[in-house]
Amino acid sequence: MNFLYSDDPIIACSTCDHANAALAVIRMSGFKDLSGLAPYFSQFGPIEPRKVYYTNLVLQGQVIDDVCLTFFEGPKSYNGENILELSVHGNTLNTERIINLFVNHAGFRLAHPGEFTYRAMKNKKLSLSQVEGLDLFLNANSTYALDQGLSLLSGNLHESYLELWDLFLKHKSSLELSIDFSEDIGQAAAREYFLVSLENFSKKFHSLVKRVEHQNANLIQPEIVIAGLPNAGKSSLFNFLLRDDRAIVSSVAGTTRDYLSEFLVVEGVKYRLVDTAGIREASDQIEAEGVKRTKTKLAHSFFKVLLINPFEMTEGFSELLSQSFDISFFTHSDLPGFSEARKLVLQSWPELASIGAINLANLSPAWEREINHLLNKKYLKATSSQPILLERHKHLILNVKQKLSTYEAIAHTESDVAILSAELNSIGHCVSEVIGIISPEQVLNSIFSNFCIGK
Ligand SMILES: Nc1nc2c(ncn2[C@@H]2O[C@H](COP(=O)(O)OP(=O)(O)OP(=O)(O)O)[C@@H](O)[C@H]2O)c(=O)[nH]1
Ligand SMILES: [Mg+2]
Repeated sequence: MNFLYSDDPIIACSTCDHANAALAVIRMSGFKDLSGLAPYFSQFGPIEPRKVYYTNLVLQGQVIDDVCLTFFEGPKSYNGENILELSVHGNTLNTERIINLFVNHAGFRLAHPGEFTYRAMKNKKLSLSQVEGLDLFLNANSTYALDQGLSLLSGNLHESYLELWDLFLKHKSSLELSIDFSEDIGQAAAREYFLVSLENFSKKFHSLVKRVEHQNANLIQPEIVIAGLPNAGKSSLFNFLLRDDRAIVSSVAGTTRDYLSEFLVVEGVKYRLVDTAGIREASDQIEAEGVKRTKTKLAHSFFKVLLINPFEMTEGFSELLSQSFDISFFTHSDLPGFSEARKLVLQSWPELASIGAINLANLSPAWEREINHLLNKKYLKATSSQPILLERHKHLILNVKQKLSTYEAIAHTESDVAILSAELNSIGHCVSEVIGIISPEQVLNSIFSNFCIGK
């Protein structure tokens, strides 16, 4: 996607998702004034901004829909441009016909995904982190992500970043001060000012670090991964939790070759539930790839479930156990000989003595409540520290953390301003990227490509 767009008037349906609905909202932006649009509406007297008007949409004398229109006059609009919003009947053929009318007759072109918002950023109506908040809000899978998206959108995090930037600039100027004015104010005073300003910046910065550290799992799209050796009962559990025969279940070890995933909503959070290929020494290349994917999924999952069939233990189990699981169960507890088989397993892995046993052929709701309770507890704990969810921010903040610790070490011993300056500039570059003072095109590309058309 190229962000050096022209400023053409753009149009898109902001609500339709290729499905018929009662209403749809068509949005037009970037037109010079309303006069060019008058021929397409039956009653088009003076239009006041932010008022709703009921009118007919007309093409070549024929009424094609009755609509409500609202005009937002730039710069007092979402993106700073003139915007017209039409609430129309939400049949997709109807919305297509209306859009075509304005494209073919009134000089509009179809908007790119996120282009209305891109213009809002270009016109300084939204900062980059507000745009990211909007993206998070629109694609949220949990109420926490919704709340954080909204908070970003309202500019809370951006304010915090601006405070950080202010402290950074103060510290930078303290370094310049120590070059330019140390003779006037005295070497010791300049040095003290330099160190105090560094401490202030570092303190503020570390309050942000706390919000990104220890987040190995993706909290925006949290995954529950079911793992185990072949024939442990993973696919049986996957199907049970989904109430759907989604995965193939069979007594042939190695039935699931690649991971499968489906959404599962628990206590208002939309998780991705993942069934994986059983971990074992693979007999062919495809199976090896499946096992590799299981390991990757496990490494990034939010909640890990381990199933153990005590009748079918293999060598690979020790490696699997080296992961930390949130919940583990022995399966096949209904089969004769289960107690003996379990005892044998405990001889090799005594740490499994306290885990429960289930019968996947007849699972009880109490067991499901237990897993849901643990899952929800973990999610609430993970979100209580107000983590910053955006990967781009996490990455940049951890990057600055590393640079800052090097800089702090030399700031206390080094007095060569050129060396300090070079380190500080590199920190400044990263911080300004977090804030969005500079935003490389590929960053914009990846953010806006997530947006839907019409936003
Ligand atoms: N009796 C009994 N049978 C079970 C239980 N759990 C799973 N099974 C059966 O064990 C076999 C393997 O179950 P799956 O759910 O396919 O196991 P899996 O872990 O997905 O196996 P792979 O995909 O091969 O790694 C099937 O025949 C299931 O019906 C259980 O608790 N009790
Ligand atoms: Mg399976």
